[in-house]
Amino acid sequence: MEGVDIAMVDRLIRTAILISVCVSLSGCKVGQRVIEHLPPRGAADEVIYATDFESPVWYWELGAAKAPMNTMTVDADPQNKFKPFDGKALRIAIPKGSHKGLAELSFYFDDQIGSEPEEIYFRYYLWFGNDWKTVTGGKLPGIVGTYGRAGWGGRRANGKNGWSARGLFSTTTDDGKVQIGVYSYHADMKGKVGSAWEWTNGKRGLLRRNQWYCIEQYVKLNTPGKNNGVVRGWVDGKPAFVKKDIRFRDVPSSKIERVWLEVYLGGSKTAAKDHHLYIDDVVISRKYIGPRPRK
Ligand SMILES: [Ca+2]
Repeated sequence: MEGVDIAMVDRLIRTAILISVCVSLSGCKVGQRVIEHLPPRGAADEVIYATDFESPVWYWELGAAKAPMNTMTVDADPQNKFKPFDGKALRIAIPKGSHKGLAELSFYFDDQIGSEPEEIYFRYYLWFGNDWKTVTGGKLPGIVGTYGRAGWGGRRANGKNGWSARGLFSTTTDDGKVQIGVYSYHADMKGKVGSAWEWTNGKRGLLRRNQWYCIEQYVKLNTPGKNNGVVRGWVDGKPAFVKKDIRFRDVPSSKIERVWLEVYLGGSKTAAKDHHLYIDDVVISRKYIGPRPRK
């Protein structure tokens, strides 16, 4: 019970920050500006959240009072061969000796829109830096319903307590490629660790460094107790993964709580050196989003 209470207090604090930010920005005009310049893809209210990291206080809309540790917005990083996608991107470091890149940052649906969906699309652009050469795998942003209880970090999902479908990255290959996929805690999981579902369709989930990719994830929760939950993945608008027999939950109260914007290395080993990746143009939507037209 103590854990639940702490989680509730944490959410109240985030809500208070969010409200104060909205008041100070006269109705969240930052968000409206960001959404306006997105590519055409249907009614604007399909888009629940978007950021392009051009605002110096982009994190306010996520209820954070200050920039997350190990991050900075950059429009150039020539020492790491980085080239921007569109203006500034968020550079995320996993420093030598650390597991953590981006941590403790989420889009909480209930805080932001007053309800939790049962299906959602999540898109972001991803660039693994020239110095990305991990000797173990790790986690990338993804869609979860952990509720401070279960579905991550060895806290096994039992159908009632929580679930997750986070992104994953593999150990970097000798020729500099990174396999991505989804790492899931679900009600049919065996043991204490989740299932790794690599995106192997057309080898589209095997990414190179020093290149932008449009990464899209979709989760549709199962009918409680049934094996009909769905995860889909796309790379650059092309299908890279689908799984349609997942039992995330046995109870209707377990929904899509948040998009977890986390980057985490490991496993037991910490980073042997500094690693950097970059993200831009994050969108959360009720409908399929797709890549932006190339300029
Ligand atoms: Ca940008």
